[in-house]
Amino acid sequence: MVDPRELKPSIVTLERPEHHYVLLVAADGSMLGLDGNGDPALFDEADDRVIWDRTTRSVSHVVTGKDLAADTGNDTLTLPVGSNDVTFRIGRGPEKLPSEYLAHLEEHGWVCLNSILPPEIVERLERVACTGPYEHLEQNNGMPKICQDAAVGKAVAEPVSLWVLRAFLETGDIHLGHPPGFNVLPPETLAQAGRRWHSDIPYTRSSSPQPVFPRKGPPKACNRNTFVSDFTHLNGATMFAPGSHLVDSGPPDEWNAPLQNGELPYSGPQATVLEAPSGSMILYDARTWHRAGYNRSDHKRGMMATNYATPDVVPKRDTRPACERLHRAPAYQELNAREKRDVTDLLMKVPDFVPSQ
Ligand SMILES: O=C(O)CCC(=O)C(=O)O
Repeated sequence: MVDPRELKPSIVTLERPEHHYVLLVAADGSMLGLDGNGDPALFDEADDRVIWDRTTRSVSHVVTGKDLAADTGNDTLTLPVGSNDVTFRIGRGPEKLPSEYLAHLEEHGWVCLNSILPPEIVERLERVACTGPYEHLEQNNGMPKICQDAAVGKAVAEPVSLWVLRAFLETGDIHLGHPPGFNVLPPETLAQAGRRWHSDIPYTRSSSPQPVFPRKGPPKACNRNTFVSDFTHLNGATMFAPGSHLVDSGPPDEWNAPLQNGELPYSGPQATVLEAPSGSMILYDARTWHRAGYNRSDHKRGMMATNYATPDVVPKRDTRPACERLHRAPAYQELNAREKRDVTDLLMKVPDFVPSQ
């Protein structure tokens, strides 16, 4: 049984932001930004150059303050880029600048991109995860999740988090450590995946031939947990030991010892629970000690787990078969050209995978 007196972690609560910047997204997925001369140009990377604020009669470039007059009353607008007029969808942007997220991740080992995904994508992720309004349904485990709904690929390729991940890992050439999966935590059960305090690949043994990397040195992988449900202490939000990415060892055995007696692993003040709304993404150095919480609510908690790694890290599970199936699935056709490229690179550009015997 869960002893409520044991549940005294530190809690960090992020409310849903009242304001988001916007991204101006062309049909091929490229984004409008300003180049070094201050001229409008198209970019595939969502760094600070592509972040805009929407006013009633213009879009304002956040970093430079330059305004482009436009009718912003609809969901699309047309602006000149070079000698062409280009039509853009006004899409959900981040609450903060990408460089601010990167600075936080570099300083603390984690960062939360609060509510970065729009509600319509979250709703489709709930359908795949069978949470929220779909929690009476059972997940389809017969097909990779990324083939089941284009929302999974769109979330995997969310451009602001991808820019932060690439900058943090100091390479544009990152790939996924396993096909995207959903960690769904039903009420009053210990999590199937991640119930123990652990670090993730490549800092822990896995079924792949990848040797465990030494923890010292630049980061080799960064996890990205996408909250499909609102994450609260009550419903089993992931627990972290902030700063543990800098410690030269995995979590102490004592932190997991209670599990042997059917009790929860360590849940005291050195553990931090991050509460944030659905659609948020938390990025954390894969060395960080973490574990799933315990769901004491009446509803399933849903999260999409992804691990992004540098080119020298062999994935835990081969991601290429899922990508080959995605290319034949209707969901692929719903991705724009930039998303298709990013998802394909993330799943296919992996070091050779030799399954363990
Ligand atoms: O489901 C959870 O909260 C645990 C997450 C986890 O352990 C992981 O993503 O590696």
